[in-house]
Amino acid sequence: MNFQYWHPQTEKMPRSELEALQLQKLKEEVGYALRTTFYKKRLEGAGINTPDDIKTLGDLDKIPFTTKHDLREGFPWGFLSAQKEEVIRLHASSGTTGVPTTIYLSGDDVRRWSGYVARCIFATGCNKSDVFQNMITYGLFTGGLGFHYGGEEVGMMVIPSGAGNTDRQFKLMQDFGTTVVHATPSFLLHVESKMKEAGVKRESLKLKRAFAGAEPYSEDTRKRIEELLKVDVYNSYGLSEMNGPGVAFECQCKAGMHIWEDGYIAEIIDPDTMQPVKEGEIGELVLTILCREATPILRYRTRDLTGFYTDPCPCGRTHRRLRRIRGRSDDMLIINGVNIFPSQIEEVIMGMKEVGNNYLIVVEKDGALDRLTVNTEVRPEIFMDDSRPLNALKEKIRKTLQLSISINPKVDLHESGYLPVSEGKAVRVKDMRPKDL
Ligand code: DLL
Repeated sequence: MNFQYWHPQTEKMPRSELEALQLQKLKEEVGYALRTTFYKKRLEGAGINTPDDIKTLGDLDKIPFTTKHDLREGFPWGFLSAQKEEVIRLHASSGTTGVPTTIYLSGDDVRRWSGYVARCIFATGCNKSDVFQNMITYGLFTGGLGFHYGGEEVGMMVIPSGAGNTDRQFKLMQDFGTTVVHATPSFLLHVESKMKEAGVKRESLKLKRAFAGAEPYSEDTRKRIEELLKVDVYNSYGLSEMNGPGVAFECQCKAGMHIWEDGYIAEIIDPDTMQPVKEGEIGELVLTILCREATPILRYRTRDLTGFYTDPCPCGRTHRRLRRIRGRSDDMLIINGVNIFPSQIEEVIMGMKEVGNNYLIVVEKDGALDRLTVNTEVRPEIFMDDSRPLNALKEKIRKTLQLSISINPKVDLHESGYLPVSEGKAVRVKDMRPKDL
């Protein structure tokens, strides 16, 4: 394979140099943090009064973890380390409690962030001759502007189409010869479902690649999108607290997401003991940003469950690779005492050819017990008058799920287009159980 690198010296930097660079940048970042009201108190409480109190990367341990709760407590200015007039952009995520978390960026912060996103895009084989349709929400959400600036940095023609409106998306693809798209995996599946209805022939499109992220999805979902849309799908990971997209991305080997370690320090901890897991094991990802001056965030507990691959990547990049995110520790469902992640259900159903592109998991109380219903759409060619193949499919899904998650779910099948589609992140679970039980 012909690999291309946006910044070869950095991407293939020997580990010892990379770690020395991380230490230097960590000290800088601690310097910024000491200028914020939140970290001044927090770090001084931990005996860190100047950046020189960090002498080795091991000293990261001395820094307390930061949580989403801390970010909310610090709203609106507690994490700002620059003068307000140095800030040129803010992004925010609203979350469920209503108090947003806000990230401020200086001009240099925006340029650095765009550079990381460009690095990701370039690693997939794109270049300035590509036409890039950014089919994700613009606005406070980081996916829109983050990829927009990254795409421009690569020199691609960027079409800021935003999410939704599949008819318009098809028209743009046809009019301008779009070669690469960015969307949530659920929206890519939705686009595929709508293609036939809109009378769009795949041959009329020039699509080659798709970047998919912002929500968890299984390897089978990737394969499904690749087969149905006939594109190469690259997994893209990021979070608003760490700028947004551009944190970790797959290269052409598609063997895990390189996390850009000159921009982020990644740790994986056991969420119960808060101690590091053994290299390669799954745990909670903790991130420290090394590439932002206006809003330093140190040892942020992402809640995302993943681990590192331990073998080197054939592409020659030295930055470690994260496994596909299994879900968030707060996504876990406890059903009649059994712990399951929605991703385990997705893995089972998306591997079945007859199953359609959308599903919804519903959990309810049935007397004292919990009841799990898996609603899935079926491919349009399956939903026919004859109920026998449908019943057989229902039974197949039920049995396979029972084997894999040790719960006997109810399975409901629906026609393609029946289940609600969200323009942003897909809502895959509806937990209707009373909260006070
Ligand atoms: O979703 C940033 C982003 C935009 C990433 C576009 C990729 C593409 P938030 O809205 O703050 O930011 O949500 C971050 O989404 O902690 C994960 O739980 C989840 N997530 C993001 N990417 C992936 C992925 C953006 N590739 C939260 N796989 C993160 C699984 C993902 N989960």
